[in-house]
Amino acid sequence: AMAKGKAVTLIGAPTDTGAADRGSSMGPEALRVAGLREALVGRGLQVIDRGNLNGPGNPWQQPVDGYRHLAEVTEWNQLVHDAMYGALKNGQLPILLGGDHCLGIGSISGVARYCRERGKKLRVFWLDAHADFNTRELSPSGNIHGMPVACLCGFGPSQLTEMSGHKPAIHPSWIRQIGIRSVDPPEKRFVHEQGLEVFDMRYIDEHGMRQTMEQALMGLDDDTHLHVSFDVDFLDPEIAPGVLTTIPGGPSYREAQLCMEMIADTGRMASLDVMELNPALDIRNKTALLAVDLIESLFGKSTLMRRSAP
Ligand code: EXY
Ligand code: MN
Ligand code: MN
Ligand code: MN
Repeated sequence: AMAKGKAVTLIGAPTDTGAADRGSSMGPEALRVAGLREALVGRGLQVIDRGNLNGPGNPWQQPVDGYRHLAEVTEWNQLVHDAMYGALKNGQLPILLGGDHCLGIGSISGVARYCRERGKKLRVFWLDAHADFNTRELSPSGNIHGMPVACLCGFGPSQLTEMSGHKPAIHPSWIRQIGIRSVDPPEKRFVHEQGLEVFDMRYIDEHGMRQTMEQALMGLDDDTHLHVSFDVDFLDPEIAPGVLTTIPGGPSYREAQLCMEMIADTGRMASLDVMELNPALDIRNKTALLAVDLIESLFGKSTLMRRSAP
């Protein structure tokens, strides 16, 4: 089960500089308004909300040399890297409140730096409708929130690929992508070429969420740091409309709950990103409330007491 002694630290990163449109910069506050802190305290956890990081505003420019807002995205990611790394070094379990998913670069770079120093294995769960594996050559948009996985694997501008102090920050074999259903054609070839392990929606349809998660969680051991990068657009837009890049055909409420519960059962989750929530597109904050509900499950909330992981 979850290490009860570890304090959970909330780190807000209110930026949408990596995205095609505005609004995810309001994500951290919407999660607070939805009761994230109270929900975690209700799980018996000690929670430190260290407020929001303070980075540059959104200059709202067209892409330059294939990247939109590279300077601002770099600054935000450096702040996030430092905050995630710092929290882990202090023995805390950091939750990054995004913000758009470009911040996965800084977050996981900080986690990777920590794991490298401690000699820990790292496994990254990427819950998303998208593979986020574009490069400037492949990207249809120049939006860096479509590129974080590629950057972490060493493909991208040096400011972003070298942030962890080691390039690449992570190896493709450390990643498990779940819920994927929108990948650009050239991005698809690159995902295949790099050998990412992708449990796309067809896989989930055919095998069910339980077997999907059993496969994805295979090989975790006592020495593994499990990082979960939860892009809220992972969820079916019928239940989670408050995101910019809705893609139909995502996991249902029950499938998403099972996914989170099976992660909790491992007791290995040691850091978390909650990304791409866009309150400007939400309905009465319901997507934020759903995210909080699912985060409770990630921290071990279940209907009944369970004797052990089934
Ligand atoms: N693949 C598209 C692009 O690169 O522009 C869309 C990316 C959306 C990324 C969202 C956050 O996960
Ligand atoms: Mn994403
Ligand atoms: Mn996405
Ligand atoms: Mn090496």
